Amino acid sequence: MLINILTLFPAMFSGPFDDSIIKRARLSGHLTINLVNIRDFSTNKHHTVDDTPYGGGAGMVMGPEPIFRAVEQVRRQASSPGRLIYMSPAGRVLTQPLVRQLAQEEHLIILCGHYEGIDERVREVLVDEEISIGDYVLTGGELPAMVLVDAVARFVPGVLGKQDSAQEESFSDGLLEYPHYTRPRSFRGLEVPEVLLSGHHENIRLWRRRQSLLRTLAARPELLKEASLTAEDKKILRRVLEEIQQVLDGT
Ligand code: 4HQ
Repeated sequence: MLINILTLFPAMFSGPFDDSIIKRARLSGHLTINLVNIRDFSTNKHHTVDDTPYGGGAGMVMGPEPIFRAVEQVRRQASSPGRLIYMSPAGRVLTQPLVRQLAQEEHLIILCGHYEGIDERVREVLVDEEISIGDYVLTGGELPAMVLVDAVARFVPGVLGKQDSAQEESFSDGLLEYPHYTRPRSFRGLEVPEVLLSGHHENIRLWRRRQSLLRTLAARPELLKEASLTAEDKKILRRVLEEIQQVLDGT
């Protein structure tokens, strides 16, 4: 997958994209991330990229020319035009289904705005989709772009080992993860649940599923309503309900 990131602050991406799984994905060629400095496409004497807003008001607006030129160059250099995403609190909120959908694209162009944002003509002509990472205001689209790339990369074939393929986990089936433990078995008096030491794979699977269901019910009940529950899940939940009923009955 090819991801071109258009930004005024390419150095911001150094840490997150140069370590761990994203680093490995880049080195192996599963993921190509190009950081494109919008300032390099300014044609004026001092290479400025922002200007005061027409109509007055606070702050600065990123002008259209360097952004258009940067997008045109990126598109000339790629074999496909790419889907252009603008990071903005006005966009569709990023969710796992949207992440999955974006991972199907062969080429993404992510535009990061700074200051008050971009000239409206960029949005009109170039932007295919606006995406928000949540309902709060940041100083720029760079951190949101990093979040989007990290989430999307997990669905690019080859990026994760098949051990932890993105398909079979928590948010993918709409439930929260079950609790994880590793050695030691006893840590400062805190014990690993017995079932996990039993070697009884079916009991372990059922315990984990129950934990996922209970955690989701307790922490994010709205997710449980949307989750696609299996007949087994409903059986587990009915058992939980019986256990609660017994507590209430004092039995
Ligand atoms: N901004 N999700 C303002 C965001 C944001 C978000 C990005 C702040 C764009 C100009 N982007 N700039 N939340 O707060 O994506």
